[in-house]
Amino acid sequence: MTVHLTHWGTFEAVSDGERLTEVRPWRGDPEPLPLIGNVASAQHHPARIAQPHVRKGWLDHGPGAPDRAAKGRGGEPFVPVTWDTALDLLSGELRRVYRDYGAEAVYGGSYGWASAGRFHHAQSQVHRFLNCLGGYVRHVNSYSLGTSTVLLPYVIADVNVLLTQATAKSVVAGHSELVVAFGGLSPKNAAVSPGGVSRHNARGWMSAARARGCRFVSVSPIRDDTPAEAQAEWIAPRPGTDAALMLALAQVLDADGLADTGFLDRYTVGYPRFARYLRGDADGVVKDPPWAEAITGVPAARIRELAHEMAAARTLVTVSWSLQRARHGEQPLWLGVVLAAMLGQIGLPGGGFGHGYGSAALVGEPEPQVGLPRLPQGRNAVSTYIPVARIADMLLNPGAGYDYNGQRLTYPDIRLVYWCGGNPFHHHQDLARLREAFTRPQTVVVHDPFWTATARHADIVLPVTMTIERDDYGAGQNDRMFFPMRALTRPHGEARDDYTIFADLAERLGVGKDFTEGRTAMDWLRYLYEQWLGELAEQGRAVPGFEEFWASDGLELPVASEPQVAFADFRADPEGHPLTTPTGKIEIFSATIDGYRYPDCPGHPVWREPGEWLGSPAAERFGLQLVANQPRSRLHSQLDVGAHSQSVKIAGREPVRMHPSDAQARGLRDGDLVRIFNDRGACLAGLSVDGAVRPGVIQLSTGAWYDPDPADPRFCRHGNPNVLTADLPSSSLSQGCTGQLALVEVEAYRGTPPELSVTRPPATA
Ligand code: PGD
Repeated sequence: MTVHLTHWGTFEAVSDGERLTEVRPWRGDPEPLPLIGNVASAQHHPARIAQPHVRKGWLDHGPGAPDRAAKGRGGEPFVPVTWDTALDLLSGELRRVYRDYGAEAVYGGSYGWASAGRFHHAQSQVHRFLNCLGGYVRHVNSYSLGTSTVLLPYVIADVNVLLTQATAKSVVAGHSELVVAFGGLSPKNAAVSPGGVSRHNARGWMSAARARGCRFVSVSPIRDDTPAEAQAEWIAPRPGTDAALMLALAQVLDADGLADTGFLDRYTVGYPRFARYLRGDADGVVKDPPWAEAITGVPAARIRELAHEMAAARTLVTVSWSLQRARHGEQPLWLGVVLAAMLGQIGLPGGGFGHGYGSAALVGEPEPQVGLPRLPQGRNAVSTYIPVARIADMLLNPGAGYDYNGQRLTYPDIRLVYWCGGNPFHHHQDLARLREAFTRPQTVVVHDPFWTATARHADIVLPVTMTIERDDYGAGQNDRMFFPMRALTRPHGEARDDYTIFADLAERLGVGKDFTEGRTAMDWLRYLYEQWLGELAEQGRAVPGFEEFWASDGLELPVASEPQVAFADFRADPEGHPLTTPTGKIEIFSATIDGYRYPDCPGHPVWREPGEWLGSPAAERFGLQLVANQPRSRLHSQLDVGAHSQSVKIAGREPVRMHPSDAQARGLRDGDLVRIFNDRGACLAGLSVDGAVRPGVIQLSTGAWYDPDPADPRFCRHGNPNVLTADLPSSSLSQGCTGQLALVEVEAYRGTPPELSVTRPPATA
């Protein structure tokens, strides 16, 4: 049995050199996931790419003018070619674009989670390669945390502090009396972490807390966003209205004299100004529970009681990452901090504020005391960047100006897009618009193991290995196990590692030595490990030599002896350990944000109606709120063809959950094939009637591979919710992704169900 790491867990496997013949969870994992079953079943699936391909129109006519690309990209057949042909064509094209347009014309942002593994980390590889050529336009922030990353440094701390130094789950289990979880504490999300997870602990800490008498309140439109172990009270506001609920909780604390004024005076700035807004001094509207009931649908009496319960107990306020992935996503996040500050428990064990206990495994884990080996990416000579979710805007509007985080930026004119380790036709919103945007560049290059929708929209497609087909090592963020990941099988077909591909291209482009420094992949693994070992030795820490590590089943990294309590230092000594915010304190009012004068994100948290919610005029035509959340049966779109992911499909389509009353009103039954639609697009899905979703809400997870109807790319035959979501930013401040919510309507699908094509390879010429 050989140990192997994925973003969603660790497994042990036996292989016959070609495929995995046995897979079982790593013996150290107390809560293993069935997702590990996707790996072996996907490896040799027909949707795997076996050799390099070039789009026929690109091969025949060269880099495309927009009109030719519009017809061809995503529609034309591919021509299988040899590696030599593909690499010759691609190196020639890179040479041409860098020569004629410069590095500012290359988008190498390449967002995506790719796979576990430190060395073969796809984004590190592509960035290092493009830096050798002179650089590339990059992205900043992530689809996961685009809004938090920008907002939180103004309000309390860098987002990474909130993630990696969050109060330990063991401390919450041992001290909290009440956990109020806005966005829930989803065990499916808390089971994954960038880079990997060893010992899952998405449920155990809640059982322990509950056994001690801690109460959980889960605020979410979906009941099972918090697991049964928490025995949580379920409060289900209208999606997108959490900020109104939180304001009313704050108003009760303020009006009933429950706010901790001592804490507010010593550790925060701006409360008086915010309080005036709560009291209605600014706009004549008191943000009290009856006001919030009208917006959220949550009874005013329960809001009032909950505020009193929060003030009377050791309370942790936690906000999920999903809440900020929406229009005005800054507001509930900021209000989570404000509520915790008003309760005065920030810095106390089991109290205060948390961000993402139900969003990723890393939150609340003890922070390892050492870093990890890392491939240097070199220096990017291009300073231009975009906030990651502005990709379609950038491609569609070269030269246009836009606001971001206090700056006025300009979109570059991109001629070549290089994607390695991500799936924008999974992760971006309004896919028909993205498809239009993808007609603009002259050339699109994609490396992926699979024929994802992104690969199908490329001109040059290069097949890469899965982690089980190459040597690497890896550890998850904030995870204490560091695993060797020895290759378990030989590569599928002619797939090559990203590193090998870039090394060949670099050689052809005259920068081979810069890229490889004369090392093979195995040389790099050894070299980076030994460098790391040397750094640790200087800190007086000993780890085994490379050979011993490589032959082992993993290395336990040192963590602090005491589990952490977030912001305990700041609480103990706010002058000696100030925050990194502009004032060194928690900013309930931010003079800096206020100074930007963004109408969609003023200087303190507020309620702003999103364009699409159950209270907006659009709901008259599209009466259901779609929650497009993270899937349970796979990570994002990864290995959607795998056995576990396929096992949950209904009639071969992604399952959509709907409340029984909504199904009845539409004459729909469990198992029906349905069409979900709005003005942006439509998709098919298989109906699951389920009382775990709030009336008025449907839940369709992301990640079903986009399978556009050839006659209408706005229609996905498989169930990708991003044909329905809007390509709008959270605000001008953070320009974060807002894929979480959209208004839609649902009807029975009539007629013969169209066949899926995305699980087969595309047509070849
Ligand atoms: P993945 O499916 O993980 O999605 O978006 P992301 O693009 O990260 O894509 C990774 C791709 O990398 C896969 O195609 C995989 O096959 C490929 N890959 C794996 N290993 C390798 C490798 O070694 N080399 C190469 N070249 N490729 C590899 C995720 C994004 O989606 C995220 S993080 C979030 S949080 C967003 N969430 C939502 C949401 O909540 N709602 C909506 N509507 N949309 C979202 N999109 C975002």
